[in-house]
Amino acid sequence: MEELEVNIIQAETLEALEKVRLELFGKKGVLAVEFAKMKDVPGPEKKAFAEGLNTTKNFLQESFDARYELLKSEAIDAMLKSEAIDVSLYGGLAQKGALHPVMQTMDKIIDYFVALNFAVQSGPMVEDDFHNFEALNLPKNHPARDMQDTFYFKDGGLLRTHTSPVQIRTMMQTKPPIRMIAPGTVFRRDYDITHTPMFHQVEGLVVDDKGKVSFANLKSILTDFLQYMFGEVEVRFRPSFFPFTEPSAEVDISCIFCQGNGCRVCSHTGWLEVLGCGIVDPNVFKAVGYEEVSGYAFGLGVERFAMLMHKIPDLRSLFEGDIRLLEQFR
Ligand code: 2NM
Repeated sequence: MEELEVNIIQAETLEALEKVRLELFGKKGVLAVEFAKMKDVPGPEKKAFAEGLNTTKNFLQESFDARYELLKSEAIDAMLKSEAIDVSLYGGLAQKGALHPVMQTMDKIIDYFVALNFAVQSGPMVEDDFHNFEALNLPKNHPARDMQDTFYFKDGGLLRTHTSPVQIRTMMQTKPPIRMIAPGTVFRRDYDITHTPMFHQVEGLVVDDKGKVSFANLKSILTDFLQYMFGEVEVRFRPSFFPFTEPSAEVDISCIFCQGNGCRVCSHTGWLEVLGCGIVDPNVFKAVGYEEVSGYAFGLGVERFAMLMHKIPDLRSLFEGDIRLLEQFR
């Protein structure tokens, strides 16, 4: 039976060897068949028969084990060779993006006000009617509360339409004086060439004892801020209306595309509107429990600032996620 070793030695692969193993050592293998003959061997010869068979079995087993180790190590060598990775191989440069221009613009705005000692505050994007509208002197049936402008949840919650609720929360949590900005994401049901349903604002608020805060203070800080952002531009304040400020103004800069001479971007007016601002309405202070104070506030849209500063013609390019836009802002 030792001649069966040939089958082991001739197995060239682990799979072939496994077949041999079953043929020799399996439940119905050659050895099992031989051992089964034990019962027919006459008593006195049984011992010698068994010993002979066991010697053969051990011989084949050792031969098998040796062959198995050899084929196994050959298989591992082959695998290591085929799966080897040349880490020195050149893989080309990874594409690099940049901080999004909207966030770069936001950072530049924040830097200005931080340098002037404004604290940076934030609050929830999911708000309630009181913080987003009621406390800001927007009465119950004001058109800005319309379903058409605001994303409402079934439970009456809403996505904030401006960052002003952060000012309300800050005032209700801290005593005056207040000197803060609220940069953040806001949401309105508006979607066309110049509006996206999600955009970013920076709003500012200064509150101090009655008489300490004036419209002149507001004009001077915003004029300086706009010249820091846009360079040597002219700045003008136009009377306007907001529910939360009185008096209110909209702020224009001289058109940076035509230096105020008139072009398509500024609708041939020579001016670009960039800010809203005003003296905080007493009703707002009443809502947060402030007495004997005065304050000014302002607000701006970051996307519009980014577009004007970088002369980006189409708002949509800010939201397409195309790395070719970001590559230009590294
Ligand atoms: C603007 C324009 C004018 C504003 C008012 C307040 C608050 F909370 F103090 F009443 N926060 N922001 C404000 C005022 C915002 O954005 C165009």
